[in-house]
Amino acid sequence: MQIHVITLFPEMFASPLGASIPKRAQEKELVRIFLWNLRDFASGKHRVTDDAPYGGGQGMVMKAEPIATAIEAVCQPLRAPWRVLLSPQGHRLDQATLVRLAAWESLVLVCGRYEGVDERARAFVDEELSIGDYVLSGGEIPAMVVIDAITRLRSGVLGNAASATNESFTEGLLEHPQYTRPEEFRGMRVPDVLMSGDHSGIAAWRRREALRRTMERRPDLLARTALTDEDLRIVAELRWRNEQQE
Ligand code: 4F9
Repeated sequence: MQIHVITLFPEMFASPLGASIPKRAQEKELVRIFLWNLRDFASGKHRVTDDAPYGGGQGMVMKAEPIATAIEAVCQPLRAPWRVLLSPQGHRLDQATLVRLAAWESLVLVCGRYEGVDERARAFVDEELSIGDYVLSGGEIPAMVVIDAITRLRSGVLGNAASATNESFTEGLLEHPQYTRPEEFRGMRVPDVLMSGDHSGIAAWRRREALRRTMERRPDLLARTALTDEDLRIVAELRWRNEQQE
């Protein structure tokens, strides 16, 4: 897969892409990342990429022309690229969207800056995505979020396709609690069941704890997740226990 990034700050990408899974995926040529400096596509001696907003107001707006020129130039040699603008106005990114993006052979990520992008630049992308409801200084970190998540999906670190769909967000539940050595840390013990060697007991405990955690912390996720009859029984029991405590 090829991922092209159009940004005013290509240097921001060096260290996140030079470590861990993104590094390995690039070495194995599972993912190739191309960084394009938006300024190189701006016209005129000064290569201006932003200007004051029509109608007045604070700050600067990214000009449509350099963005359109960059997208067209980058896409020209690509077969059926999918073009994404990262901005706070986009639909909210989730794991299902990442799985969909990871299926493209070429992805083009356009990083906006916080003050805004000329509305007419939007005609040159296929989709606009936000990573959440907070204001950042630009779309660069959101683009890195997309790259990191897609790289994991494509890099085989998950071992097989099944483990990818087994992960918490695609399955719709938070992860169960995890422990590693030692058995006791500052008076806190590892639950006995995890040391019992009883594999079905361990699986049942993990499912119950995942359901408990999701109920407590992310009821919105629980409401959207397909639960088995046994899950529903456990959820009902956990709710009943909570009511007894109140
Ligand atoms: C982009 C925030 C995507 C969240 C871009 C300022 C942004 C953002 N998700 N904030 N520029």
